[in-house]
Amino acid sequence: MGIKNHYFCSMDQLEQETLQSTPLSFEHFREEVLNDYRFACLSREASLLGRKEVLTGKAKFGIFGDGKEVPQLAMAKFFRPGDHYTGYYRDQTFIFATGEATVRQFFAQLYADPDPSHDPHSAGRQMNSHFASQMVDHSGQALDLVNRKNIAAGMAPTAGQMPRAVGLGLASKIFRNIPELKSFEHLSRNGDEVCFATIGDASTSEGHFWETVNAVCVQQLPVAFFVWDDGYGISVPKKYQTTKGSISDVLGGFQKTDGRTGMDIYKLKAWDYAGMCEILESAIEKIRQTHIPALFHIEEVTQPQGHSTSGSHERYKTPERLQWEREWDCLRKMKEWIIGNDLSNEDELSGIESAAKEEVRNEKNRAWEEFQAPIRALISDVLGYIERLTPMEGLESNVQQLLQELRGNREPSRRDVMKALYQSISYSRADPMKQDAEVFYQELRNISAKDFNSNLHIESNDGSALAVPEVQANYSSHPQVMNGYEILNRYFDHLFASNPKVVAFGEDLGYIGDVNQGFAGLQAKYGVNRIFDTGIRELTIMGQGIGLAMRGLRPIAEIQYLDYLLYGLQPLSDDVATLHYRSMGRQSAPLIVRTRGHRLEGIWHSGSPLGMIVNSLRGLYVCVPRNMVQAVGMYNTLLQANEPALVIECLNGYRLKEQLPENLSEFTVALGQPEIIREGNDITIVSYGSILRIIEEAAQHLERLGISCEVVDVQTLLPFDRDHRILESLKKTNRIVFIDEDVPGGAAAYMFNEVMEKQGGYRYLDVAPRTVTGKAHRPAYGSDGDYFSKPNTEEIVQVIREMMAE
Ligand SMILES: Cc1ncc(C[n+]2csc(CCOP(=O)(O)OP(=O)(O)O)c2C)c(N)n1
Ligand SMILES: [Mg+2]
Repeated sequence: MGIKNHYFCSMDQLEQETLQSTPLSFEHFREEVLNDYRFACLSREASLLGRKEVLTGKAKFGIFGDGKEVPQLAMAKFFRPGDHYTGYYRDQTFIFATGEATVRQFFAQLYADPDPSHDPHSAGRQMNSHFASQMVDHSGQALDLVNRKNIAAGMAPTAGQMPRAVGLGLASKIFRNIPELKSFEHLSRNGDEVCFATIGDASTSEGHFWETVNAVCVQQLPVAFFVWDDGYGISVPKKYQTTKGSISDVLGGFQKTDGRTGMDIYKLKAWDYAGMCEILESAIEKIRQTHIPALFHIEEVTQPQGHSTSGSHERYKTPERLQWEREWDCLRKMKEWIIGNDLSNEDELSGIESAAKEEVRNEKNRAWEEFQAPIRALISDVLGYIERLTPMEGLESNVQQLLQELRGNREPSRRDVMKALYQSISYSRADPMKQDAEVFYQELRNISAKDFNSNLHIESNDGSALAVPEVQANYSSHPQVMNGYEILNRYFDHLFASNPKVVAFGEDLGYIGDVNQGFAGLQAKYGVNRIFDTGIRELTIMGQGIGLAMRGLRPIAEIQYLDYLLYGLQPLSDDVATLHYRSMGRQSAPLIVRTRGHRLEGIWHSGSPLGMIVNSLRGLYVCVPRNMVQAVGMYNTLLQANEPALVIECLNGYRLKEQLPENLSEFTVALGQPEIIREGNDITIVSYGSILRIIEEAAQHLERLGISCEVVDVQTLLPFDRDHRILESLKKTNRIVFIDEDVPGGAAAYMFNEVMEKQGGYRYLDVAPRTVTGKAHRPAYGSDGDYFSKPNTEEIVQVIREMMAE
């Protein structure tokens, strides 16, 4: 009997079969069980020691997987190379068992060790148990994901890991269904990959969970949901979290029935090692083959040390509950099961337990040593510099004190060292020693910038959107003139013909080809697997895009109107924007979010909340093309790179006439390069998007009054004017106004700051710089509502006349 089949059997069957089977297979089985027990003990010990490290001050915060070891070992058995995992901070045991993290790495992350060879998952950037496997190379190109166990970078917002499960699962379906993708053998094996998604019982209260379950079930995606039900979300018990107090009961309507969409629902007990292994083997295989999702409600989970190091569970659990948790601890039950089934004895298991203790202690100590060694080396260098400084009169004792503190610091951090060095330098007389120390201090800051501030974006030239060469749009002598939407439509047609990895989806995007017809006719041509409709669910449309992008595809995920981006902003901000940074470049999601906005009419159809967007999406590029040709150039640029971006088309631009470039699929718009769309000498107007047309009207009016405006279209807000072209304009005009349709203090203030502070624009001003923005309230409906809510031509003319008169 093969080992795999053991999980199908009850213990009675197992005993009977093992009697008849070869001793070798029994021995194999025994070894596997004992190896699992060893992992369970290692993981438990890591939790116990981890908590101590925090309580004794060596680490800041700890959150651990004690009580959840056994179900995670069962789950890990069926997680194959090629599969994807998206889970949360409780899953250290699973990650250890899959071989994707070591105990030493676990402690390195707990200490926030910034060395990626110590904490490869996040280089100390993430709290403990936020794991990430290497999924891309330095250029953001997906690696051979089918031969890897893929761990999507962990995140702390509860249920934040859910939306991307939709895309991680959907990719399997897409790879299975699209013949042109069969050749990408490093990304998928016929769509056989399962996405394992874990979540705590209380976090299922989040809308993210419900929307994800629905999206996965509607599309029938190979996702295995695991709910670790320990009855609490920090201190708040299940009865306040979940209707009926049971997530599987309340999800009963999702149960798959013949001929209808749905998922399989299983209830399992966290302490029942054999039962879980038995069910999971066939259940995961079924998901793999059929793409029917499943929910595994793991009940009777305990939490021996409480929620985290921030509190103690004695404050909110009754003595009875605490007693129950001790009795039903999954490790204890697993041990009883092993002994009860004569797979081992007390002695052997105690041996495993003490060996695990010893191993974890040693690994923890090694991790601490590796973390501290460079800091200690740094201190010895820094002490040398400080000792050579000559303090200014009256400040000798201050420097002495800094020296003493640094020498006596038993658990020093880089921060302590930098503070002591900087303060000592500033207290010292100007001499060559001080200069040396200043140079050294600067070097340390540069190193720290690599350690703590790098990798927000892809940093190598290949893969970076900023390195894509600019190719001008070419026009024939008699260019064809078309509506903006027709230009986009023709572009998407070329794109889908030439790049099989691109898929596009959103509300009304498939059958009718989006509300503005950018995709009109293309679903019929390229198929429902590549261009398709989604439910109204912006959050998981984003998650769908994230997961697909992480699996090596090039999704264009549409948000129907910019005003509804808010529904999808959380995963963009928390997940996409931080992904490359928080995994120290191990992962990226080159998702293109397409939307349309700025100016139509009404509170929810003319939004332009670019201040909110640029401030929440650092880590993405934010493109604000003034017309559809510019939008196409930006799509071309982005698709040559491996980075995420948001492209906001002008909602009122689809029916405006534009000239069709000859090289529609080749020309690019360089990101961060403003374009001067009107030359002038008296004032620089900096803006973007739809309002440029109103500005043009104002500029024509002003020209009649003898005022010459230079109009700059910034084209992208992130990045912003990389070569300081606006400054060059300002040097000429000495007057500047920033105009947009956002609220006061929004993106106009952002642009103001960029030009005044970063570019040093204040040096070239003859009059006070100004901003002209929308009102603080949402724009009222109708033409008059628009006129009195958004900047209008007359207001712009008035402000500029005032500036000219100053
Ligand atoms: C969006 C969000 N809200 C609140 C928190 C704070 N928080 C962290 S864990 C947690 C409880 C989660 O409980 P559960 O999902 O049952 O997981 P468990 O920790 O019990 O395994 C809360 C409220 C958070 N991280 N994110
Ligand atoms: Mg819980």
